[in-house]
Amino acid sequence: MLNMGGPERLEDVHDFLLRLFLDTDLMKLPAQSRLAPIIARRRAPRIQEQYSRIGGGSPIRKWTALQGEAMVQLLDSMSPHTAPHKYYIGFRYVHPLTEEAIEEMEEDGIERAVAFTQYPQYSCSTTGSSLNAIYRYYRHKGAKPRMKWSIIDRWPTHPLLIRCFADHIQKELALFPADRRDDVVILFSAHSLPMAVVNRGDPYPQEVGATVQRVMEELQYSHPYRLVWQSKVGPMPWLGPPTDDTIKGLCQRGKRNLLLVPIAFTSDHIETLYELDIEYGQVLANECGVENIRRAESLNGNPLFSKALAELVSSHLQARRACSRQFTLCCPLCTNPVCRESKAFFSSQAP
Ligand code: GF9
Ligand code: FES
Repeated sequence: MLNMGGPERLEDVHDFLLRLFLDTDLMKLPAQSRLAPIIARRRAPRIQEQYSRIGGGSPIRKWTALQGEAMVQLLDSMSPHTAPHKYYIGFRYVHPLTEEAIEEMEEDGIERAVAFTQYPQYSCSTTGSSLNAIYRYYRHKGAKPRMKWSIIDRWPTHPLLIRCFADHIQKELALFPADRRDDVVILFSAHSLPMAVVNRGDPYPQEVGATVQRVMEELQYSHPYRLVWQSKVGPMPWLGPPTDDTIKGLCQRGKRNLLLVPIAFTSDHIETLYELDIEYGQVLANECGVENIRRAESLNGNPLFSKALAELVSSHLQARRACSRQFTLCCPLCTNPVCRESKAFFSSQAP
């Protein structure tokens, strides 16, 4: 189960940031190995402060473990001929690291491995980075994997994923005052991307759009909605419209009942608990005179979400494909040689 992971304790924030700024698949910095420690050290205090306001750490490991447990239990009964199933967590920036998970799997004598991204929508900066890390692990070791690998690289429109999002939206809509419910604007908020990433042809914006469209279809387009983008950092241009400007702009135009829906991350993390709930839901909303602002719950411990994960794996195992067709195509303007190599590596792992 691949994801970026988050610092569980305030002491872990620095190393989390260091690994993030060292990630050459996420960003290219001049003299990165010297610059990354400087940036990580400079940013750590502010990020620690944010984590301390959400209970001292990221809950992502707890949610992933709960989802993994439920998923393998379901899988053993759904797909007895591939049982027993076991889940491993592979985080990109905190323990258990992707490399540590692979090591443990090789030691456990696993025969068949599925690299299952926990990001529903594919970006080279998220799923791509995690898959490149697996490829790099074997390249660095100079050895072929002992287990057969395949990947679940994206699942932006899986019917149970869509059902879960729609359920959480309906549950939250019901909590608006009855006389305002019809006036609510649904704001789907996804992590933004630098325009440089969008413009090289990253598939993420389109795939997030696909998720949003299916969710609204499931809701029979009951409310007006927009897809907006959060969490930009630094001076370079990012994909917009930004979530905060959108909230402000809608309030100024008299739309003061808003429902925020985190659509690109399935578990709670700093971007929901701090950015959406505290920065936007409390501080910003007060400033711009919101009437009601709520956030749809993340999929977290929803049993239907674990069912979605189990179904994804079980139909993946049945399909006997190494990866999706879409995964085999590099971004039209990709300049990272590792992408090509890692795509060749996974495509050749015929299950
Ligand atoms: C992302 C999800 C989707 C560092 C800027 C100082 C860069 C970046 C991302 C995308 C996370 C979660 C997307 C950078 C440079 N990216 N974040 N790209 N992150 N931060 O290229 Cl669900
Ligand atoms: Fe997308 Fe390399 S950046 S394939």
